[in-house]
Amino acid sequence: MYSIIKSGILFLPTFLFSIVAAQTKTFTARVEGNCKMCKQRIETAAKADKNVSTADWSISKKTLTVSYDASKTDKKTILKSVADAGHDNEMFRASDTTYNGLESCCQYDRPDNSQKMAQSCDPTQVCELK
Ligand SMILES: [Cu+2]
Repeated sequence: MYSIIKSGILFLPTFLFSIVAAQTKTFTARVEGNCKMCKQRIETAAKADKNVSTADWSISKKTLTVSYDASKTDKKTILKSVADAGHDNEMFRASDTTYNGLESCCQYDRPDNSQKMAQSCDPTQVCELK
């Protein structure tokens, strides 16, 4: 009996710590864009999810690094919002309508896989890249 209580006492702090600390995850994903306006748009789209703590898009590397609460959201959901805002990324392709609505300086060169996707996708939808 004593040992059960003792192990419970030892286990509890570890358990609580894992709830608080182990949920924050970070990913880096390829996201297309050109300029500072793109940076703002991409980061705003990622941060629209309140479970995202930080989002930073690199103009030179075209990568978005996001820290998020993995118990409440995931990479797929976040990258979907980024595509909804007009930016192709490694998981989703923005709709042509949204892409064409971007400022002309923001209309980045679409990667080859996006062109392939264009043939099989409904252009009004955000498409998931396979
Ligand atoms: Cu831009």
